Amino acid sequence: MKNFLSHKRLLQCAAGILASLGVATASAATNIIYIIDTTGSTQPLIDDWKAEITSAETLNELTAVYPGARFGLASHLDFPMNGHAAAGEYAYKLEQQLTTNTAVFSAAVNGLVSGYGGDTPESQLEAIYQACSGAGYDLNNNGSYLDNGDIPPSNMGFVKPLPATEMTLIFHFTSPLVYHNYPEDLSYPDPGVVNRPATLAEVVDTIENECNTRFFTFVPANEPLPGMLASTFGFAAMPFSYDMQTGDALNYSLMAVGSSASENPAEILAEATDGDIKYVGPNLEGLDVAIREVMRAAADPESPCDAGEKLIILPFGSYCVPI
Ligand SMILES: [Ca+2]
Ligand SMILES: [Ca+2]
Repeated sequence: MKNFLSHKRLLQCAAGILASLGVATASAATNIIYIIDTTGSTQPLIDDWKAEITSAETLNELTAVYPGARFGLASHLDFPMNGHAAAGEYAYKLEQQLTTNTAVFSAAVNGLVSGYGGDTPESQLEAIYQACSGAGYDLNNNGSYLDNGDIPPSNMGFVKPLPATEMTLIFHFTSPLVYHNYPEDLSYPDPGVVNRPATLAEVVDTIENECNTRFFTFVPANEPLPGMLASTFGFAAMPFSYDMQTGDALNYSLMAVGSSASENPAEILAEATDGDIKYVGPNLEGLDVAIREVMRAAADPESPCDAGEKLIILPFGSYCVPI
């Protein structure tokens, strides 16, 4: 269940004047990091993602609510071993350091190319961890970050420790919501590695405490439902994308997709950081609406809905509906 009332960053995000969009303007300096899964399973979506992320409408809405926001970009495939990804692929790549120049950011987005990614789960957790920490990952602990699968240290552009007035929004695009190393898998990425990849707990701790992050995942319409729900409802994927009355993108939470654990890691990341999982429709046509909802919630956690709307909480998520 969403909890908008206990958001610990309330003071940092305290409402300012009402912006023209009808939402509060955030007072904190804001970093907006897009992390894009560029594996084969997302290949049909990449062009739509690029168009939506770099559209003037999306960029203008974000910069209207977060004046001076810095935009950063990272991508991931998976570790190139044991069938997880192809030779030469990577678990994390810094594509563009944080910048206020939206043209530079957009050029980086448009320069993304699809890879392979091997097996269905990917290195989402390690990628999210690296985007904040920039620590690098030396699999065989030999002091070199250039061996197969190693991730060189990188710098998204954070000043550490992060000033108290600064916040980060991570927007992760991935499909399907199936993560490697959750639950922790000692054979991943290879049973012979000396240093272990980031666990879910380490990711939560790092993005919260090092980068003051709220984590959001955007997933397309063809997200498969868990087997039990699929048989109960009689369809294999989410068949709808909009609230028919409001036109808003529907929020939903998936339970344990492809996992024996009780919750999906994306769900845990979102809940732990007061973020959300946003369902954006088969061709991502709901992305602008979803981002607007993200901005509303981030700018004013106590009132995620516009004037004239009220919040209702249903099993699939929380919705703003007309009063
Ligand atoms: Ca993979
Ligand atoms: Ca190494």
